Amino acid sequence: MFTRAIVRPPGRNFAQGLTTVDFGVPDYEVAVAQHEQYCQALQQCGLSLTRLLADDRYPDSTFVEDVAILTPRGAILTAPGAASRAGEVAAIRDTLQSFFPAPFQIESPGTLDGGDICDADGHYLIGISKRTNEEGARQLAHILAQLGHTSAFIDVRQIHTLLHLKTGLTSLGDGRLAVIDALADHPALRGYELVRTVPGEEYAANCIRVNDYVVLAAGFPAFEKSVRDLGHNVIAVAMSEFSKQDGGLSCLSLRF
Ligand code: CIR
Repeated sequence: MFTRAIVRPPGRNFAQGLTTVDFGVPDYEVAVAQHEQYCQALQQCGLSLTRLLADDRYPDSTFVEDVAILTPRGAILTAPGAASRAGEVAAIRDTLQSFFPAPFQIESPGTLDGGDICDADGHYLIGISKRTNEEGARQLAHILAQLGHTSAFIDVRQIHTLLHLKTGLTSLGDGRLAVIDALADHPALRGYELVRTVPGEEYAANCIRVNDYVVLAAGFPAFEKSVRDLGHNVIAVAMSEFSKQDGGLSCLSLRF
C-alpha cells in the first residue's frame, strides 16, 4: 500500500535534458499540463503528494525516480549514471530524509539509476544498463539483502531501445509483470505472470501499480485492454512530452 509520492514538475529548460530518441522537442506548457494530470492520477490512487519546486539547474530533474530507491524497510540514495544528473541527489536529499532519516547511499565507482530497479513483490530486479553499472548493482543487492530483500540482475545493455530496465519491464503486483518481448524470456522472470506488450506498444510496459489502480500511458489500446481484462482499474495519462525525453510514467514519481 502506498500513501505518499514525491514529484517535481519539469522546468522551463526541460527540453535541454538528455534524450536518445528523435520524437521532437517537448513543449514546456504541454509537459507541465501532462505532469499535473499525472499528479491528479496519483491523488486518485489515494496518495498525498510532496510537490517539489521545478529545478532549472537540472533539466532532467522531473524524473525523480532515478535518484532514490524507496522500500518499506529503508531508502537508498543513488549515484546517477549520467554526469549531468549527479547533483539531483543532493537536491532531493533533505526531502527524502524527512521521511527516511538514515538512507543508504550508492558509492562511486558504483552508478545506479532508480529507473533500473523494479520491485517485483519484494524481490528486486536490478537492471545493468547504460546508467547502472555492475558495481552499483552489486552495492544495491548487498543493501537490499541487509534489508531482507532478495534480488536478481538483468543485463539490458544489448537491448538498444532500453534506457533503463523499467523502460521495458514493470510490476503490476500480485506476481504479474508488464514486459516487452525482448525481455520476456529472461530467466529472472520465471514464475511471474507476464503481460506482454504488442509490437509498437513497447512504451506502455512502463506503467505503475498504485494501490487499487494501474496508471498507464494513454494511446496504447492493446496493452490497456490486456490490463483491464485482468481486472485492474486503469487510469491512462498522456505522456507524449516525457516520452520525447526518454521518460516513462514510473520516472515521474517516488512512491512510498
Ligand atoms: C535521462 O536520460 O536521464 C532522462 N532524460 C530520462 C530519465 C527517465 N527515467 C527513467 O526512466 N526512470
